[in-house]
Formats: sequence, structure tokens, C-alpha cells
Amino acid sequence: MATRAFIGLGGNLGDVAASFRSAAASIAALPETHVITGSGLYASPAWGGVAQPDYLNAVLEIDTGLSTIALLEALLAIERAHGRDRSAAPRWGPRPLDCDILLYADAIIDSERLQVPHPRMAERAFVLVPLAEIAPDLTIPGLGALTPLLDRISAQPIRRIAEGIPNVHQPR
Ligand code: A4P
Ligand code: MG
Repeated sequence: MATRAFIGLGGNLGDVAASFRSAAASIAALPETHVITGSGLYASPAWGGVAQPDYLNAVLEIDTGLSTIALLEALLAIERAHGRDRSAAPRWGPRPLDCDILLYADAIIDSERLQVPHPRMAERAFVLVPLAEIAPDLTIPGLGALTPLLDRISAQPIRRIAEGIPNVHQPR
């Protein structure tokens, strides 16, 4: 059975918008997976205290028959295919493409390899703002409704700079 999931895309090296388009196409090509919609592209200063270029972020809504671990492994492979080299980069440092599982239906997962909902999503405008664009009525397991969470991060600077990732829709 298909599960509704939300994927956070981020990056600040190279042509990030092109990486997002290509990552969305790769996600759409995964087995038993359909991309339902994508948010616009948002620009924001880097979060996390490492001096680095501004980030672009977006969120994809998907339906998938993949398990959480199969989806995580597929996303890590897509990151690697877009030039991500974890061994060379500091945590929270610059990267061409980051693909995080934000939500997987109403699952709460806390294993060594995977935490869902993404543990820091409630503190991050670059996650909540694009998520709210495509799913304003969402309730986040363990955290509640999106709207009050958005109020808490409203001071963080973020700009919508482009329309949604084109060509993510696909026939079922
Ligand atoms: N992992 C656990 N849970 C998840 C999940 N829900 N989704 C594990 C994906 N991966 C998950 O990931 C390390 C490991 O986390 C994975 O192998 C997986 O087993 P990573 O992507 O190498 O780690 P990271 O990205 O360096 O660390 P972290 O904490 O995930 O970084 P973030 O939180 O993604 O931060 N500023 C702005 N404005 N926009 C950004 O997108 N991103 C970062 C990176 C820093 N500052 C930013 C942004
Ligand atoms: Mg990550």
C-alpha cells in the first residue's frame, strides 16, 4: 500500500535548482513511487553556524510503496549521484544535494539510522515554509499542527525565489 511521505531537498553548491529537478526525476523513477507535488524554491542563509553560501530548499510530496529504510537508501544513492561526498564534508557544511525524509505517513521512528519526523524540522523555516505551501493542514506526529509551529519560526529570513520544480508530475 502506498504511503504519503514528504522529502526535504537542500543544497548550496553548484546549480542547486538543476540538482533539485534531477533529484525529483530520480525520486519519481523509484519503484512504487509517485511524486505528487513539489513546493516552490526557497532561499535562506545557512542554518547551523558554519560559514557557507545561502541554501536553496524545497519539499516534495510523494506516494511510495518503499519501506522507510529502502527510501532512505534510495535517497542517499541519489545524493551520491549528485556529487555528495560525506567523508569530505563537515556536519552541516556545504553540499550539492541533501535529501531528508521529513515525514512518512504518521510514523514515529527513532532508530540509529533513521529518525522520522526529521528531528530538527520544527526549528527550521527552510523546512516548514515550503512544507506549508504544499500541505498547510498537515499535522506532524509528536509535534502537532503546522500553523503554530510556523509562528515560532517566523523571524527566520527566507524568500520564495521560484515556482515549483517543473515536470515532477507523472501519470499513474
Ligand atoms: N538520518 C536520520 N534520519 C534521517 C531522515 N529523516 N532523513 C541519517 C534522512 N537521513 C536521516 O545524514 C546523516 C545520516 O542521517 C544519514 O545517513 C541517515 O542515516 P546527512 O545528510 O549526511 O547529515 P547531514 O545532512 O550532514 O546532517 P543533518 O543533521 O541531517 O544536516 P541537516 O540537518 O540536513 O543540515 N541551512 C539552510 N538554510 N538550509 C539547509 O538545507 N542544511 C543543513 C544541513 C545545514 N544548514 C542549512 C541546511
Ligand atoms: Mg541530511
